[in-house]
Amino acid sequence: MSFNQNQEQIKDQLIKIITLGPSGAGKTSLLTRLTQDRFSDNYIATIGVDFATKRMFINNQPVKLQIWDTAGQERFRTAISKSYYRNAHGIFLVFDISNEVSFTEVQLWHQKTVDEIKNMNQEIQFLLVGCKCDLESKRQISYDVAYSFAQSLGMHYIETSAKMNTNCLEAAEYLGKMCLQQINEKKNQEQPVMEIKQDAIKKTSCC
Ligand SMILES: Nc1nc2c(ncn2[C@@H]2O[C@H](COP(=O)(O)OP(=O)(O)O)[C@@H](O)[C@H]2O)c(=O)[nH]1
Ligand SMILES: [Mg+2]
Repeated sequence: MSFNQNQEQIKDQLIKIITLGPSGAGKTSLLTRLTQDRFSDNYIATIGVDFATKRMFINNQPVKLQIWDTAGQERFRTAISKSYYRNAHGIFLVFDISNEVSFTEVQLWHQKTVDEIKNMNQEIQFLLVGCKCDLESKRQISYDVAYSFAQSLGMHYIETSAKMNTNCLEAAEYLGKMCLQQINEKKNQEQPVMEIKQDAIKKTSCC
């Protein structure tokens, strides 16, 4: 809960975000930086919980990002269950800029995800995240190549370093903003239908 200037309670808008992408790309590290502000050089098999939360304000609206992490099952792309995608508003589609294979794989992840959500009747916002941008000397994928790929599929692209704490918050804010916009648009579309129904009820019950 948050309070506005009139001390009125406003419920935080819940935004479900999932991380997807090849093993070792930096998903857990991004999440750990975002929600605990720390980084480990060691491989973290799992964050130990299904999700972690990050509260922030987007366009003055209080939101709670609920960011889900895989528990390592992404080693087998088919092992991600449908329930992981369910009710998700946004996806951090993550690869490692210092690993060409990781970039090839993230393209397959995108395809798999589009196929997976096609029949789920839900709109999900993607953000392509190029992780480990501190490893500039080991870079294998240029910014332009990743940016063009993202653009060709209607995604935004951002490069982050969980190690140096570069752009992690910006990535969360950007994706959060896109999700919030989508949620608010959906709410606005549903509003008129409700009003018409209310109107119809009044009319039928008065005579
Ligand atoms: N240099 C550098 N290493 C990173 C960064 N993010 C993650 N790593 C390392 O990459 C490895 C895999 O990271 P992890 O977050 O476990 O990847 P995941 O399998 O996608 O969850 C770990 O050894 C991390 O320490 C980063 O921003 N910079
Ligand atoms: Mg992980």
